[in-house]
Amino acid sequence: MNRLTYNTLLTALALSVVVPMARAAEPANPDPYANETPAQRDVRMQWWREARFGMFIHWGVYAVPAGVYKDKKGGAEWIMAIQKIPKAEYQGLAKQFNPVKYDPDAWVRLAKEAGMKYIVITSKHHDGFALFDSKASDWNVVKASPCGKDLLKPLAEACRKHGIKLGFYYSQAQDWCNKTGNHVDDYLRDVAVPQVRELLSNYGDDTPAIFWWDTPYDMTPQRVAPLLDLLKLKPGILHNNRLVRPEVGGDFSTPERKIPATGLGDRDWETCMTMNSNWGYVSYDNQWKSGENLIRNLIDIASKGGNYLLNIGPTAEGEFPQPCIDRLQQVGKWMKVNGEAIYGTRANPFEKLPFDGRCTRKPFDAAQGKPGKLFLHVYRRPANGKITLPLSNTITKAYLLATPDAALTVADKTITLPDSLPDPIATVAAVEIAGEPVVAIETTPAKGEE
Ligand code: H79
Repeated sequence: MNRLTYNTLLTALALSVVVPMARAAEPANPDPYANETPAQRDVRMQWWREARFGMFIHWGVYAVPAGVYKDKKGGAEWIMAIQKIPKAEYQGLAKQFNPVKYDPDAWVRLAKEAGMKYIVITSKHHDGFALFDSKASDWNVVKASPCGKDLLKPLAEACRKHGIKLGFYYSQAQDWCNKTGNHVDDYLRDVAVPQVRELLSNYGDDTPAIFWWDTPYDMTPQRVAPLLDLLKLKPGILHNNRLVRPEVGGDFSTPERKIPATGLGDRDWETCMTMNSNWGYVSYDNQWKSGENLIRNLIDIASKGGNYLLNIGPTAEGEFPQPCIDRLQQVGKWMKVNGEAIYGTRANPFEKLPFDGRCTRKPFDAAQGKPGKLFLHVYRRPANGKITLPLSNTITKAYLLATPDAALTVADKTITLPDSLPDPIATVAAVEIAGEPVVAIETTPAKGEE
């Protein structure tokens, strides 16, 4: 027996005897990605980092009261808790949850038209009402509402058809109807774990692409272990940081209603935000953010290296409010021209920008022979129309994404913009750079808060 074979044998012995014994003593790590290498992680995160823009959908029985209970205003998806609606009464509202106008194909087309690449929908919010067929609780759309069918299945099909990824939001701990008293462990065993298994098993190989946990109240490492372990049913799935505290686990952080001032360094993140003031549909909430605000939020977030998950609260009948549709279309019009400056981009490399706006970039792509690019999202034209970049690279070419065939004048590091900019919200100048990746001048690694 030569030495190599002998060593191989020893290794095999060690693996067959020592490792299983060690495993038996200590249960396998439930985290499906505990042993993932950074390179494997990059592959898994790639579509999500490329996407940059997604749609959040908050839909459930709370769309019936739509923010009003006994003539009193207050609460959207939280209305049951905020207005202390008795459980039986709240559950009775499901009789009016009849989304006869639900057209998942139209929803997905609107998301796609806006330039969004993925959708995350509330499969079950804190009220415990499941938008899907569930054997674990009758408090679901099939059993408790006149709708009588699983609402996630046709959405999954529409997403598949249009090439949009679908993720499921699931409130794993607060469940105002299924959980009685403080019986967290009973609830997790009897409802949450079986439902998460259903959600991970019944919607096709590609769905869900994301599991979006929410509110890690009462969650301990021991309690979340079976939930984490279930994620192994969907190899490659992404999940957020809200399963258990401290919220540093999962694949990405989730600043809610805010944009971290300087991004979150190397940590992937996604800002979720409402389009008006509430997540769930509220009949009287007219605080719609302007199209300009939404477009600039998307730019701002991309320039800091994050994703934008922008929310819609459909009505109980299953329609998007018209102001949402108008804004999605407006964002889509901008994205059609300027999407290249958002998708797959990296954070702004400059410490200070010499103009009013934001910057994203694409690195030099040696494999494809594509130059490094900076995208200058110009909010306001400088008085003299000139932007001088503090760069060490040579600028080889510059043009507006709106008019790619018209080269801008470049003199050394100075670009001259046209006399008037085509888009008052943000006109994007693409700046191509010679050679190696864009050299960041005096960048400070962003460490931002969460
Ligand atoms: O689904 C959306 C929110 O319902 C959920 N996360 C996003 C995506 C969320 N759950 N809890 N929280 C956010 C934070 C808690 C907020 C509260 Fe309140 C402050 C609960 C009670 C006081 C906001 C204000 C909700 C009710 C009143």
